[in-house]
Amino acid sequence: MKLCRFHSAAHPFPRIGLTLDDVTLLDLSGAGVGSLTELLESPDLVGTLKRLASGPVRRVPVGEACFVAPTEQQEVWAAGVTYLRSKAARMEESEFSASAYDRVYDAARPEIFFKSLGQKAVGSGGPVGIRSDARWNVPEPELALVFNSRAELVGFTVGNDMSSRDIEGENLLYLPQAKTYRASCALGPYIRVAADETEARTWGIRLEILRGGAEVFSGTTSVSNIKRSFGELGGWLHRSQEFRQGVVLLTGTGIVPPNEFTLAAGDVVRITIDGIGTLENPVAVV
Ligand code: DO4
Ligand code: MG
Repeated sequence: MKLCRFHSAAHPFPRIGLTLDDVTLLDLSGAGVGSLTELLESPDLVGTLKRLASGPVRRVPVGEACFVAPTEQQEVWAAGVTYLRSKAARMEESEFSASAYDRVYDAARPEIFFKSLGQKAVGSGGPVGIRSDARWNVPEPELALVFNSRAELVGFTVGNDMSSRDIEGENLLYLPQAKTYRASCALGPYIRVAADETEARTWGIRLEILRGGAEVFSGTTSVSNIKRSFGELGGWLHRSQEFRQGVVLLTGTGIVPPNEFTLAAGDVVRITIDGIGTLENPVAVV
């Protein structure tokens, strides 16, 4: 079962959709569902969705939907250096900060940083940004954990933690500028519900970057390579914190293009996670 937010020619304002087959969206907004956030608070989410799906709902072909990010007022946070590949790439990018990455990979406390407001996240199909003052930009394909306000893990989505490697590499104190700027976070198209960590750890992650329609980079990893459990990451995120609207947590990247690669305007970034779907975004300078 997968949830999304979408609009269509007939309905220009975002609707809440449910798909059981990736072919048809059931328009839950027409069945009285006011917000995705509220739906994720349901004490029996799967039961609620089954009941809604068996009622009289409008059906929309997935091909007619224009997706927006599956977040409303939630904050989006991100964990970092959770894969060996991310630690190694970052240690290469900066002699100055190398020991910080090395230490955080092994430390009890993970790296967790604020990434975006949910309402600023870009959905599948919308342009993701590269900073106009950065020279070395990459996408970071990441599994994202979706929590409700009770800190319950209620779903998974696909995330892109766009990053400016030259800015991060110059000085780790510039991390917020390397990570958080216009259109730096993409999410979607779906939130997969009714799956747990054991299942998610069987999923593969694939990144493809296209330029002029041709592939210029592709790479794969597996969710099972994430060093820390989801309970550990979620536990640290919620320490001395409160997320009244719930929260989304990106879990780090395990795919890093070679050091000579940088994104260009017009590229297309395609991220697929088994069990969820494909998040695809063109790249624009912002
Ligand atoms: O330490 C900087 C950010 C790490 C990150 O975003 C990642 O590993 O995915
Ligand atoms: Mg990242």
